[in-house]
Amino acid sequence: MKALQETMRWFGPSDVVSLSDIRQTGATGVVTALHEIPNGEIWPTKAILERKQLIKEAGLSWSVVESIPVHEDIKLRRGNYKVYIENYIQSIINLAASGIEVICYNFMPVLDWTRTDLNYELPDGGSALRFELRKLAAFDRYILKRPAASEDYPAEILKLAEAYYQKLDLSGQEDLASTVLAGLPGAEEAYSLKDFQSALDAYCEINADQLRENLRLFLESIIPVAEAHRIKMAIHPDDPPFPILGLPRVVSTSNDIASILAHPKSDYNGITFCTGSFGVRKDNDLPGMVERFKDSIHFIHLRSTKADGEGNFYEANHLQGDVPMFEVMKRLMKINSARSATIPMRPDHGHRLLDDLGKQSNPGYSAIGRLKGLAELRGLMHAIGHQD
Ligand code: CS2
Ligand code: MN
Repeated sequence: MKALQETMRWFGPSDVVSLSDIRQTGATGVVTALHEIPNGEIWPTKAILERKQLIKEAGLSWSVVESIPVHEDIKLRRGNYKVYIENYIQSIINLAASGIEVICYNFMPVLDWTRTDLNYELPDGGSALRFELRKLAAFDRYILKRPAASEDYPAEILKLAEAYYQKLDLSGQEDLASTVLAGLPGAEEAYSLKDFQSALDAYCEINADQLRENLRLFLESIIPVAEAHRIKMAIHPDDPPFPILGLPRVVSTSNDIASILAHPKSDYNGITFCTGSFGVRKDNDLPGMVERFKDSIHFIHLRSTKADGEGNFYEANHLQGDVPMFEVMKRLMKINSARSATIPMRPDHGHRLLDDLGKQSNPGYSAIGRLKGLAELRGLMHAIGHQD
């Protein structure tokens, strides 16, 4: 069976992990975005082509755009959303004209992925990203002071949150707030506490049905253009895949994905299959989801999480944790083999290991930790590829 294309995320020229570092991992593709362009503005063709050339000169190719962020006004369908959709469409056209074929994006309200600990120490001395419900509840109730916070967590978690918060000194409180508010990754939008509260308030009248409808209307506008220009749109699931901070979530489950892919139905309306995001929910049967959405998977993120059944999880080694990586990989390689184009994948996050521990890379995007993840996934692909 045919191997997936190996890619690595790169945050642009200011990333401490350079293109030549990426080249040494053995990846052939780069996944990146023009992070310097403010959210909502058009990506100019010239800037796209310059970035593409830089990647080419490093001996790599620009495989996927991750991401063009979707402006909050589009998610809320208010304010300047019409202009932002027009701009989004123009960026799609400019990327297509520059030879890009896949765009990853998400539709998570306010924040991209959320963690409560960016340096969770593992027994082996490396560090991982972690999500703990009691810490989110402590932030929500005592730092953000969201009025409905006490209704949104089980009583047991609220008790743990209170005990945790009581032990936090001022700098501990600041750390927790900046971890949750970092607006990762790419930090296109990092919030102050006050701005964050107003960003949340904007959703007070938007429930999941409304958000789903806003996503559908956005897709009705952009997918025909993507189709005409042969750009595959690949929506990334929510991370974590359940509602947080009172915000609605509509890209978390198998049925969420089915409903997104149904309107509009198009080969260009597809998904980023992120095992780390989907895998946090027990009711997401990952091998089954690969089968169910096999024609719509345009990009793949591979990582595994380990949950404790109480709403907490950390990012495990790529071949360990709760994701049945062997089963998932076998099915992904099967669908990949049936296609003429090769599907790009990347290790999504890695631990901080060895020299990573002394470097300020983007959280989750260390060089050595991801290199290890990629190497393990490559080994798995190699073994599966040689089975028959
Ligand atoms: C990424 C996502 O770092 C990550 O977890 O997989 O943040 C992803 O880049 C975005 O959600 C895609 O828009
Ligand atoms: Mn992902």
